[in-house]
Amino acid sequence: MSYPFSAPVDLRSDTVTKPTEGMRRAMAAAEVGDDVYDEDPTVHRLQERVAELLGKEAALYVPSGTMSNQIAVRVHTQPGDEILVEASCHIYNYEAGGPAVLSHVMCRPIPGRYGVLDVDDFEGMIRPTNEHYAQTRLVCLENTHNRGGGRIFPLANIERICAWAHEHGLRTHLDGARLFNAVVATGVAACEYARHFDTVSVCFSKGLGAPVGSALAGPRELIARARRIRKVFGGGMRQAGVIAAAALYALEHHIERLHEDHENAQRLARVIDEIDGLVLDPPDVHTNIIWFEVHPTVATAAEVAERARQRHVLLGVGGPQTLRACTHLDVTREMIDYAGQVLREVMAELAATRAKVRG
Ligand code: TLP
Repeated sequence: MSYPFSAPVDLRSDTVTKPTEGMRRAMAAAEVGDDVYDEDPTVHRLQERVAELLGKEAALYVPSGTMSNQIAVRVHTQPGDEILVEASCHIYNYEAGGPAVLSHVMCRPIPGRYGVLDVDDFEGMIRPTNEHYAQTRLVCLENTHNRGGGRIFPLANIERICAWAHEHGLRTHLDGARLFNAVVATGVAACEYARHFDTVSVCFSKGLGAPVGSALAGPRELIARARRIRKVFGGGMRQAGVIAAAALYALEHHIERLHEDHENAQRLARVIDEIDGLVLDPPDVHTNIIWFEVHPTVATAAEVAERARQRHVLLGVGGPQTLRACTHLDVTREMIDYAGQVLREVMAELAATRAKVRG
């Protein structure tokens, strides 16, 4: 098959998108100032817009989703506290031990069902007030859930968990790196999800297609403290309006289109589901992330990814048998069909090779 596109079909993550022409124009035209002096008008506009979308008093622009989450953990806790997290969540697994390093807190992981928890899962999780124990302080949830396969955290579960947490004097934080994927898929407004949490983090550099940046939203007083912590973490930025302009552009132009990514993910998942030796896990795809397993009698995930790469299709390898494909702004429906065809061919080749080896 001759390769028909000008760039690889990069399905490793939705973080790989390049700014569009319109976004680059918005960046070039951005009015800027020194944001450490709190003088960048574009950053101000972005922060106000995010606060408005999430129904919070204030928001803070930060360099990454990791920093946004870690600032939240720090703002809500004291050293020696414990935070309750879902076992496969980003904060616990993919932020380089941030809670331990930056906030000196312990994480108590609670296994969910593809990342989703309900209030019963928290039973017995608050430690008694006694000098032997860490103080339970914070509950963190993730929506959509990355390792859970882009799963949408049901609003009813969020309501129950956050009401329970607040009744027991705990704070709540939402890692909403892909909150807008949940919003577009369900029709539930961002502020409807956000209102149950004390703080909410959203990312502009995932499905929304901006080159960089995230925001943490919450009550004014907490966000003022978050601003100080951002400085400690080295995240104070100067003429950040150049990148904030991309985020503002993304909020205006790239939310509604997320449904195209979801349709493309469904389309690819249907193909994967039909290929011998590949199994979707989770079996149903809610948004733009597909996790799937390679049957160990056929190949390893790394072998499949390498053969796909040779045909210009890039996949994420998440474990010995585990692959991830994310759809995004830079992947068209034609590219998805091409990727599906490549996966069919690669798996047929690998199965034939194995059969030959076994004789
Ligand atoms: N996730 C990345 C990798 O770090 C795994 C990806 O490719 O999906 N929360 C969630 C739910 C995320 O998926 C990510 C990024 C982050 C936070 C962190 O965002 P950044 O990369 O901006 O620090």
